[in-house]
Amino acid sequence: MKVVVLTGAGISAESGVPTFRDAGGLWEGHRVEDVATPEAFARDSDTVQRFYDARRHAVALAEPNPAHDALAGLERALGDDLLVVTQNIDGLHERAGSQRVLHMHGELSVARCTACGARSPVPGDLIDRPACPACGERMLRPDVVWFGEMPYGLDEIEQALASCDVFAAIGTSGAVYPAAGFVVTAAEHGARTIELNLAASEITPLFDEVRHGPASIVVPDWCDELR
Ligand code: BV8
Repeated sequence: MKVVVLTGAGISAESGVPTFRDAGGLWEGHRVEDVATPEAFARDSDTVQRFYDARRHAVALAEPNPAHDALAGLERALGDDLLVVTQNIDGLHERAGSQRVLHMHGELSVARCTACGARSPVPGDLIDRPACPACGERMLRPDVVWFGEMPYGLDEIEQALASCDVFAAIGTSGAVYPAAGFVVTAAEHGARTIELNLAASEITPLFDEVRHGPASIVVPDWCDELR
């Protein structure tokens, strides 16, 4: 049985990482246009760097929760038949033990050089303009996919969606594309689809089955059933 799981900010909420759109979410105090677009970075890179440096500090204090742990356990049972595609840029899936994780919106812990394109582990706060280890230029940006930028791994994701038996979306509002459309692709290819979320989302009607509740409860239960 081949399974694709899409996760969003909701799976990390109980780890203390704020979501984007719930009350008190990340975007509060910041308009998306001011921090998560290439135009924002061109206009005011310091504000963008500080936004991501702050999130990197916050995520460092967070711990994986039972939902992340359950998906790591599911991978130990299913191996390469499970692909976790995450919209999240925190590293909590890996810290819980998941090894096959596709970060379609990039990762907070990776920097990308705007001069030479090289990727490298973030050496510290990017507001301090550290040098690129490959070319020496002091022009590193977060290796994060902003609005208007092409997400990573779409070919691999499309292939996985076209051949999976089960597609689950966990902790995502279904507000952002192309991720919000993955359930349609999976269903078109005959997969059974399930949404595990705290509340109804914009894409709830598209799923065969919906289970509402906190991820730390509904995800371990679902993983136990699946194994
Ligand atoms: C693209 C990284 C071209 C950064 C993010 C005009 C111009 C250009 C593009 C567009 C345009 N109009 C529309 C678009 C497309 C655009 C888009 O979708 N815009 C939206 C606003 C309409 N998309 C893009 O630009 C994408 N690129 O389109 O490229 C292209 C074209 C065709 C085909 C391919 C490519 C790039 C989008 C990526 C943006 N970057 N993140 C960063 O993290 O700072 S988006 C960001 O918000 C997240 O990564 C995530 O993807 C997204 C949604 O957030 P969620 O994860 O869903 O979190 P949210 O807070 O919204 O919801 C939380 C959910 O959890 C809720 O449902 C809640 O109920 C639940 N929850 C809460 N607590 C719990 C819980 N569930 C369980 N347990 C709990 N305890």
